[in-house]
Amino acid sequence: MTIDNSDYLGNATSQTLSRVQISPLDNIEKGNNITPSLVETKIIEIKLPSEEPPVPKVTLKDLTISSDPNADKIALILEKYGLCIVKNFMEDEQLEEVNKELEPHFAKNKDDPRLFPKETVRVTSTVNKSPAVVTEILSHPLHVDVCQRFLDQKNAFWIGENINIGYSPAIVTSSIAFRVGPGATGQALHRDDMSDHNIRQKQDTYKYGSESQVGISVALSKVTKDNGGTKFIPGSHLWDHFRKPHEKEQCLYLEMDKGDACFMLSSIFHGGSDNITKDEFRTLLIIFMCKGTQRQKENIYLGTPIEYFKQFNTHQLKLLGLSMSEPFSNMLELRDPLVDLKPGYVRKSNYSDVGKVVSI
Ligand SMILES: O=C(O)CCC(=O)C(=O)O
Ligand SMILES: [Fe+2]
Repeated sequence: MTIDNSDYLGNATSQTLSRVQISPLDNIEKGNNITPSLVETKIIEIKLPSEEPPVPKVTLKDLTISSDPNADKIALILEKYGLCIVKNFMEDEQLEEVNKELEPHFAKNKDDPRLFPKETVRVTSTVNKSPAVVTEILSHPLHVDVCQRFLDQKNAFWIGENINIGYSPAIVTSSIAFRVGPGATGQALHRDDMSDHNIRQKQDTYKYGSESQVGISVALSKVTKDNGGTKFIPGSHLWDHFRKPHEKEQCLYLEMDKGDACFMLSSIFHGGSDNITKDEFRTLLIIFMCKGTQRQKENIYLGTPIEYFKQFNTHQLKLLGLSMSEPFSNMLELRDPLVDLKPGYVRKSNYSDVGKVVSI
């Protein structure tokens, strides 16, 4: 099969593909650095960015908030380094509740033949399997506050004589729990915002609005470098799209006690690392939130009975994406879906504020 560049040149992708030359593999000498399993592998030439400022010399301590966490402190660290650890994010009792609800799913998924690597068991879409994930983590005030800052959107637009304001809050995009077993090999460094085709421009200081997802990774067990703690490159959220990550020279390894959490911008280079222990399992839950105008990674609606969702309050349902993104997105029969989920819920319009324009 031949693929020529024109197959890819949609509006959104042309920004990166103008810097990429794709040629069929057959024309080029075979052998070096090609993943053999990919039938469609092509030789790709990329114009790499020339200027590459050094990775900041920081330690995990510089990225950690040990007491009195608040969204201001977390956002400051995220802006600079792309990742921030919050000690004691969860109380023991909440953590046990989450672990108790996820345990049967881990047990059930143990023999899934699709597991890669085979030592890592995943429980996908935990928000519709464990109510405690929703009540204790997804809607944790600190989580909501941080995600709002990076992902919420408010826009003003003309409709006839009026300027209208529409508000689109952040919603969950994925919520996967991982149990990484002894001997599991690590992941390649990657940016999770690839699923949104988010094209990064080099930034000297962080630009709000450029993020497509924000993650929180909660330690459901102790996390150490040896048991596979996530490797990441501090500051790489500020890099040009095609700056190449180098694992050995640039990575730090996440270490957390049970109950700690780590906020992570989706534009940071990261990946699970090797679990070199003989008998330690690293269990963590990673929730990603996205903009309310984006497409969610996991479909949490199909197959989930509507009764499951009715147990949550309006605020939690909004975080689950079961409300509207103003204007006019995610309607059910021209209504906000919350009307069907919460009897008595009234939404007056599809956009929140209307302003009369008196001068420009
Ligand atoms: O296992 C980890 O620490 C990270 C997992 C991850 O980055 C991913 O699956 O995208
Ligand atoms: Fe990832």
